[in-house]
Amino acid sequence: VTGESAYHTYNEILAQPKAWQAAIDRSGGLSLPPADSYSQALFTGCGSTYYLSLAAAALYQELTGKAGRAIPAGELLLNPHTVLTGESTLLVAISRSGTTTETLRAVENFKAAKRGPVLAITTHNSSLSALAESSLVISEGQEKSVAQTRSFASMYLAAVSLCLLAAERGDLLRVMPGLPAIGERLLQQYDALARDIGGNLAFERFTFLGNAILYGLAREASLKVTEMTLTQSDAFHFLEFRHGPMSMVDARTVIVGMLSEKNAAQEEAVLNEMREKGGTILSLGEGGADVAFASGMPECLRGVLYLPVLQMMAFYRSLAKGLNPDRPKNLEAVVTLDL
Ligand code: F1P
Repeated sequence: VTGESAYHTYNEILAQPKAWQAAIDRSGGLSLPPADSYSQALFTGCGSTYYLSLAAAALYQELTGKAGRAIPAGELLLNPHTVLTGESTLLVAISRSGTTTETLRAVENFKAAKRGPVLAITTHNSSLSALAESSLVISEGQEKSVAQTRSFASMYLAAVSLCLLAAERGDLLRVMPGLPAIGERLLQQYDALARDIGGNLAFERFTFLGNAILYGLAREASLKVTEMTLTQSDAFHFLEFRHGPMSMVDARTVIVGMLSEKNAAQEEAVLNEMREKGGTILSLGEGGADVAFASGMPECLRGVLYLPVLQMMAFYRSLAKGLNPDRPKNLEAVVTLDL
């Protein structure tokens, strides 16, 4: 097997705390529209950046008490009436490339209809940032790999900063700079665990469980497994998993529990039940988990910490299957359509 460092994906996952640092430094300067100029915030993107939108929308609403929603850009383009009301809306468009056709078209239509202000979070100065009133361009998050890793984490931190600014939580903004060093530590501390589980081809399915903000991140972690390793993978809210999908749990299933602090008891109950059904459990959380952050960070800032070990696990599984994680089958880095 070629050494890991021969792959862009590996190097980008490992180097991502530097991109986190850049996102944190850059985002403090974002200028937001006045809070009374919109009644809801709508986050949108495609694939990975839609899952980022799901996490950001939950965080936005939790922090500001104002409505926060997420929608795939393709859906905002085709069915805007399912999320837009007569009220003014802040649209936060998220795109690594800034050139995904659905995202651009959806933003153009939103602007033409004068629905409200538009912000962009991206890694390139390109079409999307040109469309937005103001943008966060995290160029350090740029990557060569097709599956989003450091780009996702750095754009996610920019979205977290945006939510903190909207909620006027300078106290939380001030502790964010401590996150990159914790990310570095986790990548070292849990590399062997990521390699053990990622490298074990006895496992045939991966299910990721997460509540609230962590549901969007569970969807993203599941997509990494699908994109990099051509493996069936899915994601659910913890309690939802009992309502049918748990029928599939067996010895070939890995259940990844992205534990919160707030609902740990309910979440751990689900993991214990799945362990009894023969599933292999991998838990992540601040403490009392297989991957324990011991971050000392407020809970609403811990989301990014769940990503590195799970990205690396997908990377190692890709190598174990003899695949090239830099070039996932059937995928291109950007989806451009003739709409
Ligand atoms: C988003 C996207 C994802 C896909 C993959 C490549 O593009 O196409 O949908 O999962 O990660 O990127 P972008 O609009 O974020 O550039």
